[in-house]
Amino acid sequence: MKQTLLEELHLSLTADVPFISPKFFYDDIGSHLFDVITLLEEYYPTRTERWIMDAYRAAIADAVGPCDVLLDLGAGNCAKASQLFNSIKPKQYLALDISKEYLEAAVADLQKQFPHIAMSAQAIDLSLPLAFPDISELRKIFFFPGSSIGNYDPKKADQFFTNIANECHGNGGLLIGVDLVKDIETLDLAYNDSLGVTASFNLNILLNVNRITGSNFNLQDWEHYAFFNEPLSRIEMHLRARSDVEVILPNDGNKEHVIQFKAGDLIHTENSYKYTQDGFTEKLRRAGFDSIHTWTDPKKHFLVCFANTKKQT
Ligand code: AVJ
Repeated sequence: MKQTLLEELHLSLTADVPFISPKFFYDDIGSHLFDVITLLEEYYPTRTERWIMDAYRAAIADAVGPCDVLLDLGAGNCAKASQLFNSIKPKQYLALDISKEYLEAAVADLQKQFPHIAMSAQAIDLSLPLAFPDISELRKIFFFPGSSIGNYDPKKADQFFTNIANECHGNGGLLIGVDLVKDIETLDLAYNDSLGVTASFNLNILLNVNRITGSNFNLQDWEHYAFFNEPLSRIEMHLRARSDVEVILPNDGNKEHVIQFKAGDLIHTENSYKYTQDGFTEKLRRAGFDSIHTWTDPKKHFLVCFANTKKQT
């Protein structure tokens, strides 16, 4: 049975430990706020990944090899993939993301700059099993930058890698960026920036939930709360109730749901896992990739990997 977004939110908000999936961050405002986060001094992942991709452009293109189709998972504004077009030279570009309008506009723009690459956009929910068009005979390069993999629980990440390795049919690979474990202060600041953009990004999820479910979350009642959970090696983001709060969650039928929160209660909105280089490449190997190339920055804050599957001959 396919769950609607509405049903999904009903279940997660009324669960024993209430949560909202981070995919609900990325409405129009949230997508733009995330773009601003990537410009912040405290938020090192985006600019560090870009540095690695620039510094090792030729080596990365060399490791990746020929590319019939570049599949951009969680494309957003497509900026990262477009930086690779001149070195990796894909024949086709398939942009996939949860936010359809945002994506279509970005792909339309990009197509003008790169008229010789066949481009298409497709809305997908990466939290569900992947279903791609059948292009099995082509060499596919999956692109998953920005440490989006950090949102997945480690077990789900393993399944995701296994799926991708299978989708490559022994001919293709995965180019992926992941955030590395580092000192706690650097990690904490990246999710507690001084301008409060991450706080706005976190709070905005409630506006999106209001729009989807008709609920009446009031932003004044909630505050941003983010910290590094060291034993689990993840940043956790939550929204914390500033006082006792009652939220009405209308139902499709006639009965509406009232959710009670006590001051200090949390709604969990995101996990952002941080890996060690060895731990991460070991996961890729276990998923069935044969050779793994890695590139990192001098401070070892971020890691780019190309995990290759080779055709059995
Ligand atoms: C898009 C999941 C990689 O975890 O760093 C940024 C999202 N959340 N600031 C991350 C995010 C708060 C980001 N990812």
